[in-house]
Amino acid sequence: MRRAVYPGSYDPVTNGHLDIIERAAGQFDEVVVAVLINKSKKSLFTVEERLDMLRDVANEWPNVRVDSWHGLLVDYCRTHEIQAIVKGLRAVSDFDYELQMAQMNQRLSGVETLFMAANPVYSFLASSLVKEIATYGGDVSALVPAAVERRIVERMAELG
Ligand code: COD
Repeated sequence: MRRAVYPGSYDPVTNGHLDIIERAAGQFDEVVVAVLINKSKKSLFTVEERLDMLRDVANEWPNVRVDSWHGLLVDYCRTHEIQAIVKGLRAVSDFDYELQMAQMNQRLSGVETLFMAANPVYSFLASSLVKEIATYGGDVSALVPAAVERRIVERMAELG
């Protein structure tokens, strides 16, 4: 079975992430979308909330599962017999950071990283920008799935 992991923070999942998930699901027998837990990074949503949103939006692909992991990505791959890491590349800035991680992960475990070029329609899109726009009351409906937009609006109202 050809299995891949698509790791990220997903705080929250955006239409750009979804585009990569859909395309990866077409390339592998199984794709695990993994929320990597980084306790030092301040997040808008808890890990459970991020997983819920991902489950909600990824359930249309039968070969996509959602999971979380605290630790090295290569250890997740080893534990779950995953042969490939999928990453989305939006710009050269992503490439600089991702290339170094891909080489380190290859060196640590032999696991390969496969890069997918972002759909140009979403190459400007990042969770951090979605959060910034929503913080100031901007409209994010074209950037995230409707269910995610609702959660963002609720969270912003809670935060005042
Ligand atoms: N279009 C296409 N791809 C996109 C888009 C978009 N609009 N937005 C984001 N992406 C891609 C990103 O490039 C990334 O590949 C993925 O989607 C997830 O994005 P984010 O922003 O949710 O997540 P990041 O970039 O914060 O995630 C970083 C990781 C958690 C994947 C990384 O830090 C990691 O692998 N950590 C594990 C710990 C570890 O093993 N460390 C050692 C590394 S050598």
